[in-house]
Amino acid sequence: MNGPNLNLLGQRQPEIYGHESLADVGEACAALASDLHLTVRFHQSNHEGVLVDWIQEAREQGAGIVINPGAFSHTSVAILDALNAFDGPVLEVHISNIHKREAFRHHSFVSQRAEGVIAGFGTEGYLLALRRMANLLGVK
Ligand code: CA2
Repeated sequence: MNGPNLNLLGQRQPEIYGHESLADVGEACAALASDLHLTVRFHQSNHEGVLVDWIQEAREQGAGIVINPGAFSHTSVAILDALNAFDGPVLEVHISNIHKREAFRHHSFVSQRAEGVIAGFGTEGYLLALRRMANLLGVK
């Protein structure tokens, strides 16, 4: 699950976020998921409430959540509350190393719910999170 502005991946600020598009990341996740015997739904929204709706849907339909909440990481109690109502494992991904950036990016509300956090591994972080998710779910 991807939060605001991540649809712009590959189009701006490649020095921070790399050259890959979000569609490229989604395809790489789908390919790895198939190797790991996982089914992945890959989503992006610029809207906090839409992300909350998807997290609530995952209570019925998802075993685990890998989320890059984007800027909502630093602001959203609503996303934290929704994740707290989800029973499965949650992994948080940031493409950039948020701890090397502005102070307002150093705190994430989501981190207090996440089993693990990956930051600064570029888009490879999504693939590392999927591998960890397969382990946490006990598949493969
Ligand atoms: O490093 C990350 O993955 C972030 O979650 C990305 C968010 C940022 O607010 C977080 O602090 C860290 C921003 C995503 C914006 O993505 C863009 C990609 C290309 C061009 C412009 C924005």
